[in-house]
Amino acid sequence: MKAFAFLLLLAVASASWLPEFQSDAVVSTAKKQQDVLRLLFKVTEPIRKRYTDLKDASVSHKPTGVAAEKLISEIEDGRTLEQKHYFSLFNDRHREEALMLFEVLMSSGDWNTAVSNAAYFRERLNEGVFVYAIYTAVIHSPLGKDLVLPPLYEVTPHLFANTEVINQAYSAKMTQTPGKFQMSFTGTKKNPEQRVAYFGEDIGLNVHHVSWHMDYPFWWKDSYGYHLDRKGELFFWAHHQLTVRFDAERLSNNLDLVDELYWDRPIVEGFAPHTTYKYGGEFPARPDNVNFEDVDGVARIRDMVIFETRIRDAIAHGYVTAADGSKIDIRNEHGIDILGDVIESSVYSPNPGYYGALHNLAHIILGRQGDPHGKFNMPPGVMEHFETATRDPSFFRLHKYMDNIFKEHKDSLPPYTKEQVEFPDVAVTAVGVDGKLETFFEDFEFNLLMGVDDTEEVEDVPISAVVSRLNHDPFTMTADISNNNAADVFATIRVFLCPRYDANGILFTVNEGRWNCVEIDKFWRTLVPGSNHITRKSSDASTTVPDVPSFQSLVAQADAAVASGEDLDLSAYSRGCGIPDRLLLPKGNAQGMEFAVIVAVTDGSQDAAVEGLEKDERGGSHAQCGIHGETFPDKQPLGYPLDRRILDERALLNFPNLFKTIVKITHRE
Ligand SMILES: [Cu+2]
Repeated sequence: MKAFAFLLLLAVASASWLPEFQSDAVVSTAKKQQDVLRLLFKVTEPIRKRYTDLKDASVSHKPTGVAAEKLISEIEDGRTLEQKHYFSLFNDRHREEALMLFEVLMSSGDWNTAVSNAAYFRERLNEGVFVYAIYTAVIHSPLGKDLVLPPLYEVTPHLFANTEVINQAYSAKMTQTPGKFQMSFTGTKKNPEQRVAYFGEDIGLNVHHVSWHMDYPFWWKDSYGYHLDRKGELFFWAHHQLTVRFDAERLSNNLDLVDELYWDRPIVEGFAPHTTYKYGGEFPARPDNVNFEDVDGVARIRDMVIFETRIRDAIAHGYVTAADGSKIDIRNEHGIDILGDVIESSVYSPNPGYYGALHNLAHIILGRQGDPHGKFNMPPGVMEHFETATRDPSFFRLHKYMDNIFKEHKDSLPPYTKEQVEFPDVAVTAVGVDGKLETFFEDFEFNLLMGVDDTEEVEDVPISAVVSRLNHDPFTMTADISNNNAADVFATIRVFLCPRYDANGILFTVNEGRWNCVEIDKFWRTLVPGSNHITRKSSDASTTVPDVPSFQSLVAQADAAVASGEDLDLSAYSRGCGIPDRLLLPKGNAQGMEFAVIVAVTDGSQDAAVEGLEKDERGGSHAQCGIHGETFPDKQPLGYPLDRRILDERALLNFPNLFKTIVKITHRE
């Protein structure tokens, strides 16, 4: 899964503050998994006495090294964020601290040192700082290979469960009464947006979103060990997919496609989060139709308009201007990657001084519209955490706004030529589905134990939340593909699901519709001469990941493996980034909602950037999340061949290697 270890070792040589890695052979994966879980167990409480080695390390071990000494002096000088206070990644100082700890962990030469360092700082730093640093270090350090990070909704339940349920959990704990509490989506049916709240508030989707931003952090510097391939383009793509996926849910619920945000018009939808920080009070609410206000100390709205204008000028000119004044051509297939870096903006942006940080600043501005001048001492809004952002309908307006800027760039590129799309002598003759495309809501239970306070003397009682979530029946896609070449060919198979009608029942044109397509799968196959019957299970889709086992179950498995000395292989769950398996299909409706399935079979010998993809998809969610530390597996632009204008509506489907069929997605009550 995290096969970048080798790359990282190579790159380490050039990064002077990273140590030589010592052999970890003595520490088993099971023991490492156990250590990570213990470090993350009840982070708002002191390390439990029964975890003797961690407890001892936090007292007697003194971390060494440049990164650790810097952080210790910050603590000793009283500059670090207090404990029992909220943490926000968008707060520069909060992030700086989390990155100091991240650097300590990344520069810990072996597992036991890393764990002792983590234990030491856990007792001295803010809990949010600690959790963020642990998660990102496990993801990016070679020491974290094959480890599973527990579901964040159980580690920091306040960012996933609503206030009502959290309050019930506290009462249950106080009165020592076990409880299972049904969690509802925010708002009422009087609010049309409520119809799609199940999507923005889906805890699995929230985990995907926050994990994506941990895999591809905007603060990432290549001196941490490796380059994040096509990070800017993936920023565009992962959010484009979230946006069109949301639109597919809207259409399933008789709502128009989401409109974009305008700096000079009111923010149409308000939002009452019904969510509370563990420390820091309630998340601020925002009424409907609020006009944008400058946010003191963050940005003025007119600056945002200027940044937008500069970015759109760059698109119109076909180049961005780097900080040194040089021109970087973007009117080509790599332009989207640079634009993604510019718009987010990330450390990779060639000129953040000039183009600003449209996305990151917009998140803060939207998060603060309830208290833009800090008059009421409100904590950050839901938009200021990747865990909670998609709850707010303004998240999707903001992303539609940026998506339209990306589209402006894509529309500036020439349509694909025949040579760029065709696959000589390969034809798709049929596409079908085994099983029904049927969705339903199911109840899902997750543990709230870590949401409440406790003492070592009082026993824990079982407390959990039950939330309704979208799922679908398993199904298998099939494709019949003829290969009229004399030899085997290697094929990339791309599968898109595209809404056919807008909310008024008007059929999208091909050129309108292609931009709304949801990429549901991409995989590779060898095609023998003659006919090939390809099958692909919904659970194999490379856009999705399975549910991570609960914290409790991970603990049980790790403890059992450590006790017995047996191997522990949880690598199937080592990717937190990826749409949950059960969200592969949009909800559809009771009558059966029509979607077009477009299958594009293209030349894998040209497209594939990584070998061995037919047998091993390397983590299973590469379509939006890549393969950790490696080159993105597909050389084609994300969204190819539907990402560029299609002038002649017939053109696309005149290719024998492309096939369109109509399916219906039915929702059962
Ligand atoms: Cu995001």
